[in-house]
Amino acid sequence: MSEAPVLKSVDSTASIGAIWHFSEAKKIYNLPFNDLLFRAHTVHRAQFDPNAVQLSRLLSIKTGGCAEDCGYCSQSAHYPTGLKASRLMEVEKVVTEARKAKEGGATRYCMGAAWRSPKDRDMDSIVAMVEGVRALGMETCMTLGMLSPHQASRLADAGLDYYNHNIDTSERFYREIITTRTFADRLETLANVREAGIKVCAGGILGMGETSDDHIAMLVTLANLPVPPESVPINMLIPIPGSKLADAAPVDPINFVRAIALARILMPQTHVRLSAGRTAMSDEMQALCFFAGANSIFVGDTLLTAENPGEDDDAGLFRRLGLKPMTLDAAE
Ligand code: SAM
Ligand code: DTB
Ligand code: SF4
Repeated sequence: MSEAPVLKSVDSTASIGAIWHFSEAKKIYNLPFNDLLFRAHTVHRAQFDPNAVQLSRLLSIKTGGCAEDCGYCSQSAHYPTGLKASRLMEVEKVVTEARKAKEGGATRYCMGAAWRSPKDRDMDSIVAMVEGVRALGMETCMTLGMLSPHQASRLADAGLDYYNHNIDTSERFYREIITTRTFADRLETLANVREAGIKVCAGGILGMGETSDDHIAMLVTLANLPVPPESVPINMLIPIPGSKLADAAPVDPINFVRAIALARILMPQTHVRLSAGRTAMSDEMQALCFFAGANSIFVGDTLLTAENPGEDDDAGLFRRLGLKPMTLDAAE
């Protein structure tokens, strides 16, 4: 038998505000799985109710025809994915959909547009959507591509709570996935959003052919931002037929859970969202992710364009695991 020391206790607050080095994060990611889960869950419990999961709902307010070449995306005009493009939705329609999401238990409404960046002519409608959804008493989130400082401050003035802008992967692997913008461009928008006073939602995708080192490097980048993101979505690639990554090798599910655990340890106070890809995960895998520190999901049977488990499946999952939706007060 191995003589490795047995992990008996964890200082659950040691990592708040820390600067992380890749080598240190790699040691954590590669801990024996039980030690990693113990450490991550201890950190999780010290910060959050471990049985409460925040529920967000997505709506694609402008679908398809996007000029960017993100290799994973159904909405890029560079790939024959068969998706029908549509124009920016009417404000009224968006607010009606948000009201339905609220009735279904969602506390945050995330509106996504297939843009490289918003056009100034669209900003009035975008601002009206934020104001309309906020008036329902929901948290608002938008993901519209790159933002200038001026656009970010208009959204902040409208009362936008969160802006989602993913770094997607490590800096090293980024150029294999997207060529029409750089990793530095992504960080610049995140800085503009933070500077405007909007909360940051930034994460990535696992299962695009990257290595474990890329998982670790991506999470270290996020944790070492001047202020870590309030929300970190971890997506598992949904392979889109026709896209560049249609046939990417799937991520090892154990490594996926390791990445969730590392996110929790590096960013103890962040909501870690188990995002796209849940239709391909068993209840058992999702249970491991919640134990490792995931505490947010997207609900509803569609994400932006792809499938998500429906309301009945998630109600069953929550019943099986004794989970409850996080209330808005606890989510803040
Ligand atoms: N156009 C905006 C942008 O790129 O920032 C916002 C929308 S974009 C669809 C939001 C995020 O969804 C992407 O950054 C990516 O991380 C994730 N995503 C897109 N397609 C995905 C897929 N097929 N599987 C998993 N995640 C995906
Ligand atoms: C994020 O990280 N995941 C969400 C949200 N941010 C905008 C989007 C997932 C998209 C999945 C593919 C689709 O629906 O087209
Ligand atoms: Fe466009 Fe966003 Fe899809 Fe990239 S991820 S192609 S920017 S919609």
